[in-house]
Amino acid sequence: MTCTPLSWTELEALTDFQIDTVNGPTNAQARLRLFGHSESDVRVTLYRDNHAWCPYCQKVWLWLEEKQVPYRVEKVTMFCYGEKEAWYTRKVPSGMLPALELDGRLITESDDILIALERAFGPLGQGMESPTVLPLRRLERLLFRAWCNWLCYPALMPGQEQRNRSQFQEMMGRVESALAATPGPYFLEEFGTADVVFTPYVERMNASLYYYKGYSMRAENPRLAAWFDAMETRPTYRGTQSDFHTHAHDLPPQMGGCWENGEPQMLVNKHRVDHGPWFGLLDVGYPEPENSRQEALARVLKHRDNLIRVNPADDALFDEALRCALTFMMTGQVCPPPAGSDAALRYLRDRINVPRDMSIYAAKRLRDTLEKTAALVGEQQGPPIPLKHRRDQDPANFVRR
Ligand SMILES: N[C@@H](CCC(=O)N[C@@H](CS)C(=O)NCC(=O)O)C(=O)O
Repeated sequence: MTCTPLSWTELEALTDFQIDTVNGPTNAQARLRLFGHSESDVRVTLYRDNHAWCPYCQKVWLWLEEKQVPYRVEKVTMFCYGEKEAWYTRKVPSGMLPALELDGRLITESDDILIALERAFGPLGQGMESPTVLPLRRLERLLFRAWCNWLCYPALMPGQEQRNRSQFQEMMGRVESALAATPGPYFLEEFGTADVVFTPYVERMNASLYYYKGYSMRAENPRLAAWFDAMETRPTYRGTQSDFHTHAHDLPPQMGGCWENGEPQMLVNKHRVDHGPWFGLLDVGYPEPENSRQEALARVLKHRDNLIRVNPADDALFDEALRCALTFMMTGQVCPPPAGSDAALRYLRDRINVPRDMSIYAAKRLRDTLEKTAALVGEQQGPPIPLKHRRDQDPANFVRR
């Protein structure tokens, strides 16, 4: 059965999704977080990236959310997405993120930021400099280096790829032992700083090794899988969590390149992350919330003018195609988009960024909808995602007009 697409007004009536960005659950859209406090209690400003992607920002973000310290957020453009704001380089000449102001004092370097926050607000479980956390912080850096060596350099010598993989797995074995040393799922008896420190890169490793190496970190390491499951019980982590697609395509410009090993499993994984199905990927372990479609719709409605304007296709063509996709997502009615709109729909499919735009399941719903709708009219892909920069995601295009 086919249908005509709903109008924007009709679509608006199909979602009542909203969150309280200030006092509600952890979210990437917030400019102010109060956790029930009043604005006069705010002592902290976090300078973070517009894309909610920077791993060092995620570390500080998660810590503040866990401790429920009231804070303001100022968003800054990362170099590879667009032009760095001049007000920020006047404050932090290197332009590096994160930075944080605590009672008016500027602090850079995520570790120093966490140490300063601990002094002001108390540690999160065992603190950064505690004798139990220090060796875990060192282990995190060792795992990080083994990951970079495997992912970010081409294997030029025979056997190099295998050696890099073995070195990473050996380090992963040490992480498994560290996790096994306490009875619960976390690195220490109680959730705390050590878990926050591991989170950003373990999430990026899980995504990138799946996509570029055919290695499923979460499937192959049971203690790590239990740790991920435990992290995902925390609304704080869920609010900061990204997906495989976002990481696989945001990492190359940041890391100076990610190298595919071309193995059969890698090719299968890459195809799945890029073309679906997105449900069932091990970027998330908890079940889909009931309102993921409503969330995806609300987020598209909020930015629809900019989404249509930046899309390479003709505005009227993409407007109709997008309404066809959203009609299908909300009603289940198959709604063929106009001929020639397949590449435009896939352009958007490839540029949904988690958690910046929406949460992980809302993004899966929307990618799935856009792909299924595009497939009704053709196989044409959108322009490829650039590898050396992500100016296709320049936040300047999404400043509300
Ligand atoms: N050692 C620093 C590293 C921070 C860092 O590398 N930040 C990157 C983003 S992940 C950055 O700001 N790069 C500049 C840019 O991309 O604009 C820390 O721990 O805070």
